[in-house]
Order: sequence, then structure tokens, then C-alpha cells
Amino acid sequence: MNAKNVIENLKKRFPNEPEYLQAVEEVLESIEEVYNQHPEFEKANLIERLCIPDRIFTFRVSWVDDKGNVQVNMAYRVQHNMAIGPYKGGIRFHSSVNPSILKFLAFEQTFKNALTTLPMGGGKGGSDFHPRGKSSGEVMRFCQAYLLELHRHIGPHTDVPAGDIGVGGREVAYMFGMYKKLTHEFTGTFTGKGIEFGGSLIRPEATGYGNIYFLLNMLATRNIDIKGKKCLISGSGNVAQYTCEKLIELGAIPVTLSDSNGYIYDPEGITREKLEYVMDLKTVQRGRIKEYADKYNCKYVEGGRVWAEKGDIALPSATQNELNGDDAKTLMANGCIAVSEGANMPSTPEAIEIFLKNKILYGPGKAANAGGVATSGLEMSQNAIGLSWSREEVDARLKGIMNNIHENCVKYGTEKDGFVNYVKGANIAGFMKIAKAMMAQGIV
Ligand code: NDP
Ligand code: 2IT
Repeated sequence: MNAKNVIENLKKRFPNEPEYLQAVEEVLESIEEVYNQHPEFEKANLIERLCIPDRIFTFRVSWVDDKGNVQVNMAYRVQHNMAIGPYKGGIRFHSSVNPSILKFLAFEQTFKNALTTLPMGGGKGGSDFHPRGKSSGEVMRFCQAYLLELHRHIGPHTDVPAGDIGVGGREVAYMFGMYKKLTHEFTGTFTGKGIEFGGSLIRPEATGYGNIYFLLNMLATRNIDIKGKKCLISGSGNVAQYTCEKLIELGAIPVTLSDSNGYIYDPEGITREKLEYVMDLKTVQRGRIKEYADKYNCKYVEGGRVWAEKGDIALPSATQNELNGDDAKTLMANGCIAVSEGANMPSTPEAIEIFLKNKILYGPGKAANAGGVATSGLEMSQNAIGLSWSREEVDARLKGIMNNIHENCVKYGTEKDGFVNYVKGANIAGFMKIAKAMMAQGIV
């Protein structure tokens, strides 16, 4: 395989899908050498079969808003790869959702899920429905309308959706309710469910907690203590909130949060009490992060990015390509020692190049944020055996999985000078597992 040729070919076939091509390019570059040590892979054209999704469902969703107007949205489910388990991955509701974004997410998910050690393939879905400003009734009717079509394509052994941007506990519950009604069956087809109806303890916390468990592993390789470290977090949704919670618990000092309007900088640190305010603001009041600055009298920068501030550790937890080459340079100039990605593909290729060149601790999303889907996998296991595990049990398993992912990254990503390239490590470890499964299963 010549990675450049494969990418050129994909660019011709999918010219309007920049995010998808970006995600594929990063992986191909890092697995090229290992791939070429296995001529049997090339003979089976493993690479094209792994890059192109198994199938994509695209459909219209019609629903009625509070004023009685009929609204129409585009909706999708990308079923990327099923070699090691049923399709698994979140659903995103955001105005920017399009096939390119969902294809990149489903591709990344396939590798991430392989890293978790649990039997899950990769998928992703969503819609350009934008929940902001919508009433709960409107969100419910949209979720139900989306499920009227989606239910045909999912199932506990086929495809198991969960949350992502714009989809949290409320939306998963509405979708699960409609799925149950349509199929007349109570199955673990969604994860991120409420605790009363088959959800798992720690699932809401898992992506943020898992990212910090991964970060702790990275810091340990250089004997660095997290205590007292200033942390820059972007976003203020599910992942950002529980990242912040774990940091506070460990004595680190989170100083920023953001949303799509701007960011807050609280030099005294976001405390437990202030975080509780953010959780209520974002998940109950559904307000803007600016209100934090008004309440606690700190700096708010409209339209800015948190990377402009000085911090030891950066935790991008909002969205793709939210940290570019210039931001990376600023972080380096300000003495940042580690970047651990809660979001999917938040750093641009230019930013990644700068992190690797500076040999900082850089944990790419598909390794660092795998705790969310891993705990979804634990939810599936609990549903399958009809039991619910305690908080401690799920948290211990999550920790174990994150430690294991870190170990695998070190195994496959350590370079001659001892530097751990976690991008390479994560991509090769994920790839080898899927490749072996696909080779064993023949040309399908
Ligand atoms: P939420 O919807 O809970 O929060 C998203 C946050 O990011 C909000 O603060 C939102 O601001 C901000 N944001 C979203 N889009 C943009 C944008 N285009 N520009 C600037 N800010 C933006 O989502 P999650 O916390 O669940 O997801 C955050 C990231 O983590 C995503 O990349 C997701 O794919 C990834 N992830 C999530 C997992 C999960 O379990 N939930 C698991 C693994 C990864 P605003 O309110 O203004 O839109
Ligand atoms: O990107 C992700 O890993 C998620 N949004 C979570 C997916 C899941 O199935 O829990």
C-alpha cells in the first residue's frame, strides 16, 4: 500500500468530504509501514475495505414544531465496520452534521472501539437537527420521528447507538422509548440509557473520567504529578464537565470552559461548587457559558478559543478541528506539557505535527476518549446478563481499560529514542486487531 496513492484515490471518489479524508489520511500514514510488512493484507485489499463504510443510511425526517409548522431534517446512520462486533457509536444532533463528518466519526470509532478490547464494531449517526432553542416537546418529537426510520437498521446484535454532541440522556431516553414501542421489545439497543431502564452507572462520567485516567498514564511515563497543574478545557458539555470534575478531585486546577459563542477564564480555578452551577446551566437551564463569567466575575472572551490562555495541560472537549497550528504554537510557547483529547479529531494535522515535533505528551482522541464507548460496552454487557454493576465496579473496569489502551499505545508507538508516539501506537494497535478479524473472515 502506498498511503499517498490510496488517499489520492479516495479524494477523487469523495471530493466533498474533507473531515473523512483527514481522518483516513492520519491513520494510513501511521499504519503504512506495518501494513506493508503483510503482503496478504494488500492481496485482500484490506485497506479500501477498511476505509469505506459497509453502508450508509440517508433519510428525511419530518416533524411538527411547537407552532404547528412542519420541519424537515436530513438524518443518517453510517455503519462502518462490523468485523469485531455489532456497529457501535453515538448519534450527533448539530446543524453542521453531514456525511463527511459522520463518515470521519464512524471511521475513528471503528479504531477506537477495537482499542477498548470489547467486541464492538464502528458506526455513527445523526442529523442536522439543532437542539439549541428547541423545546423539550420538539426534541422529543424529532427523536421519535428519527426513530421511525432508524429502528429498522439497529438492534442489540446489529447496531447500538448512544450519545454524542447534542445527544445526552434526555435524547437517548426519547429514542429508546420510541424504539421500544416500535419493536415491542425491551433490549439494550441504546447505551447511555437512564439508570432506571438499563443504563450503567459511570456512563455519563466515562468519557471525561477516562480521558483523565489516560492522561495520568501519560504523565506517569515522565513522573509528572497532576496536582496543581493548570488545565485548559474547551467545551462545556458532557465530556468537558466530567473532565473538569475528575481534575478537581485530583487537585488539578481547571481554568477554562467554552461553548460555540466564547470562553471563560477563571484564574482561581473552577471549583466543585462552580462546576455544579455549570452542570445545571448546561443540562437543565440550557444557557450559555457567558453566564458563568457574569456570575463569578471572571473573564469572558466572545468568539475566542481557550488555547490563548496559559496552561500546563490542554483538554480539547468540544468538536473537530477546534485546535489549529497557530493554537498549538501558542500552547507550546506557553509551556504546555500535555494534550489529551476528549473530543474526536479536535486537533488539525498541523497542530498534531507541532505536538509530535515538540515531543510533548499527546493523546489522540481515539485512545484518550475511548472510555465513553468502553463504558457503553460495559452497559451492553450488563444488559446482556440482566445485572447492574456498582459504581466502583464499573469505574475499576473503566480504569483497567484505559490503562490497557495506554499500554498498547506504548507497545506499538514507542520510537527509537524512547518517545511514545501515541498517534502511531493507537492507530497500529486498533488496525492490527481489525485486520486480523477481517482476514480471518474472508472477502465480505
Ligand atoms: P455536548 O453536546 O454535551 O457538548 C458539546 C460542547 O462543545 C458544547 O459546549 C458545545 O457548545 C461545544 N461545541 C459543539 N460544537 C461546537 C462548535 N462547532 N464550535 C465550538 N463549540 C462547539 O457533546 P459532548 O460533550 O458529548 O461531546 C464533545 C466532544 O466529545 C465531541 O467531539 C464528541 O464527538 C466527543 N466524544 C463524546 C463522547 C460521549 O460519550 N459523549 C465520547 C467520546 C467522544 P454549544 O452548546 O454552543 O454548541
Ligand atoms: O465518540 C464516541 O466515542 C461517542 N460519542 C460514544 C459512543 C458510544 O457508543 O458510547
